[in-house]
Amino acid sequence: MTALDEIKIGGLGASRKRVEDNRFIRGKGNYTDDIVLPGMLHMEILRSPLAHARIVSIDTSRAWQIPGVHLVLTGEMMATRNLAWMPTLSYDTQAVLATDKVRFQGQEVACVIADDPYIAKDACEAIDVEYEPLPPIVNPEQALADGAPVIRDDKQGQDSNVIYNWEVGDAAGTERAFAQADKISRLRLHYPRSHPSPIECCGSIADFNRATSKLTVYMTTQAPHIIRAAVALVAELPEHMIRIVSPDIGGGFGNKVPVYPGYVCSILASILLEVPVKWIEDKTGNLISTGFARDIYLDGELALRDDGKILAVRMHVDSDHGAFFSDAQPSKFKIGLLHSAFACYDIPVGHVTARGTYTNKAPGGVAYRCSFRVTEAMFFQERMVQAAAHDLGMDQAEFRRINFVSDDQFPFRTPFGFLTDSGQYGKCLEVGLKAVGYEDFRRQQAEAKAKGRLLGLGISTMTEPLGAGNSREYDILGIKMFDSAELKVHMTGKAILRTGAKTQGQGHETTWAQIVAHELGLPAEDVVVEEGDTDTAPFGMGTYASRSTPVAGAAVAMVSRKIRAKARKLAAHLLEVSEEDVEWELGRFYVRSAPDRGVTIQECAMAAYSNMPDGMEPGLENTAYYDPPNLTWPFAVYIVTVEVDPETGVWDVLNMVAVDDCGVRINPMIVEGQIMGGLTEAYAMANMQFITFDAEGNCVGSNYMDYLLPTAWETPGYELHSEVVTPSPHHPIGAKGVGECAAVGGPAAFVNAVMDAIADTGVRNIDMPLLPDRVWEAITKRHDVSGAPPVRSDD
Ligand code: MCN
Ligand code: CUM
Repeated sequence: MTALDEIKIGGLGASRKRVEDNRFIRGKGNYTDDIVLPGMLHMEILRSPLAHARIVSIDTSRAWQIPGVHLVLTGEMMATRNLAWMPTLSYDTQAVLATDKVRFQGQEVACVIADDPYIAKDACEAIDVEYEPLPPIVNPEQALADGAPVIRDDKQGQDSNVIYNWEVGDAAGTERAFAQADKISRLRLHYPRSHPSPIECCGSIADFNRATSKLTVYMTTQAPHIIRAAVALVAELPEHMIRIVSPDIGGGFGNKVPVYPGYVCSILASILLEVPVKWIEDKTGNLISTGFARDIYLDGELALRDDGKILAVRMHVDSDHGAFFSDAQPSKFKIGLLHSAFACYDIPVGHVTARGTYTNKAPGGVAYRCSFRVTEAMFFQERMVQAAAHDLGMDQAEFRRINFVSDDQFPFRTPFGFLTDSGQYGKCLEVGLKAVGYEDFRRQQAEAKAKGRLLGLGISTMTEPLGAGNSREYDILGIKMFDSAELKVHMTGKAILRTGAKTQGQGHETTWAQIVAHELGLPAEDVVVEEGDTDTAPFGMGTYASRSTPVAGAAVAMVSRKIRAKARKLAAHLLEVSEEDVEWELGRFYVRSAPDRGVTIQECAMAAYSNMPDGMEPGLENTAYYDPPNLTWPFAVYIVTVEVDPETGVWDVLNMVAVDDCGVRINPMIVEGQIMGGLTEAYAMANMQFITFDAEGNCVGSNYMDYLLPTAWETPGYELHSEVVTPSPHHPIGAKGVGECAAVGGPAAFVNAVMDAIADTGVRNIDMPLLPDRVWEAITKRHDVSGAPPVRSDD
């Protein structure tokens, strides 16, 4: 006997087909909306039509009279149970149902529980709300203006619209470095509001059983254990009597991290009515009221030496958080991990200041493929780098090359305090440049220019801090960030693995089994993976910030090793030798001096239940909690070439090359899927997608006619490269996270390419999205086009 072929058993590196697709492509997925419970009622939410208004009165009497209506909830009723407000994940409060004022268009005002969703919806329309309109505030500039109305007058001591002022870095040192600079490059940017817009909207079914006192909630959450804790604390229910189940999720992308009023109302309704209550959000409700991302303004400066060396970086950001500060992020960092900007460049000193403001918009800056605002960080970084190289008259690639942290500098301490773990930045860039044919393209570009055609090439790089914890520095609402895995190997060698993460399409059911296969030699198909049920899964912080592979995935490796350690003892017993004489090869223990004498891992599993040595605890099960020593730091280079039509401002992608180094790839096919999906979202943000607000605070982008999702028709092709692999030195299998990388690093590549194409106009910036009319305006008027696209109320 020899070791198993790892690829054949679906181990590390196998492009195993996704096991979950077996049910998805047959239409047999089990999403929240598929769940039907006996006696279940339906809930609909009445939302505010106005962005800012005092509530004068709410009259629900007509709604109560509609046949089939069981309950009408208002803020006043919630308040009697201390549930009109709830805590957010950033130590703010958020209205569950409005009592005093409405603070954004689409805010939850009341809800109706009825026999079916249509009755409930009709009854919502029969609720008479009298509003007294207040002046709406739709951006930080208005929020900070003298005499601006205080949006959060519900909060004691809140006398302005500023949420926080936060800073990191060395202000004085940065000042000194700027004083010594040969050149200072400045850029002002806006990263517009965007929405994750998963195909499945948010929803929940709360089922409170008075007889057992048990509350079960099926819901669309990326972090079931956090929800369980939140429900225990907010609704004051005993935690062991709460069961949160995340069934199949039709895409999360960050949208399903926060706690939403609909969840809370369905829970209270079920407790009051003692029947299951289902709330399924409609698309407009999802698009106007749930966790928006970004909406942040940058004032950025780089201090430069004439030879191209970056001496210092200074950034000020103004973040528009909407009416409630609902970001889900490590509590130490008010602006998430935005200060991971410039981590891949060797810059001696830097300073970041951040100010958060309230506006009359739904919570913004929340989450969308971002690892806590890294998407903004990398966009700002790579736009600033392009502008700086341009200001110095230096080649884009060369400027990056000379400023990169080099391979022998790791672990590298960034000026903002992070410790990056490993990387080969220069090599990734060279692979990308070669693949895109850099020198050749520059020649073609010059030739095209002579004929009046505008070709452009954009480079973007990204490095992302993925895998929060460690628990010393990272917590959410005081709960330390770590994760978990539990592995139960049955007597026939088949196994069930559960983790504290929750897949929403990333393929954990496939890839976690591959880690077990790698560690134990059990074929991946013999390991079933289950996540999302707090009654059975070990405690974990859930899936976001691409933390699953770095943390839960590491826990899978560690629990497998615990199982292997016990199996080794069983093997020694079966082979009648001492443990020290037993060697391991994939799938099998053998006697060192007699390699032919061995037992398989499956034989050890059987022995754990039928033939264990004296004194050994029976069974082959274990749990591991993994508190990572550091974040993992993947790196990527994205290069795009475009042609811009000067007559129309339309731009087409000619080529896109992606070089991703996410360490060891568990499943190369799944990793490529993650990258392609992320690049497509990046393209959408750069090219077509924006959610903006008119002067009255009306949300423009409440449907898929206004908020565009790229289809196969628009989406460009991508050339993916996987030849650079820098294993994470501290992760048990050397893997780094990858789920967000392409969405994080992609947008700047597209924008940089268009800016490169029109560089001769002297225009320094067009803010996303680069809609044709904006590009055309920049070309013809030769000025920057900044801010969210203008919207008239009658548009
Ligand atoms: N993987 C791998 N090898 C690596 C790294 C990852 O094979 N070196 C695999 C993993 O095993 C996993 C997938 O790639 O199956 C993504 O892993 P990871 O990078 O750890 O990210 P998470 O599983 O934590 O997923 C979260 C991330 C986030 S935060 C957003 S937002 C996003 C994303 O994933 N949302 C998604 N990708 C998504 N993809 C789908 N289909 N749906 C979403 O909602
Ligand atoms: Cu920031 S979106 Mo993802 O982390 O769920």
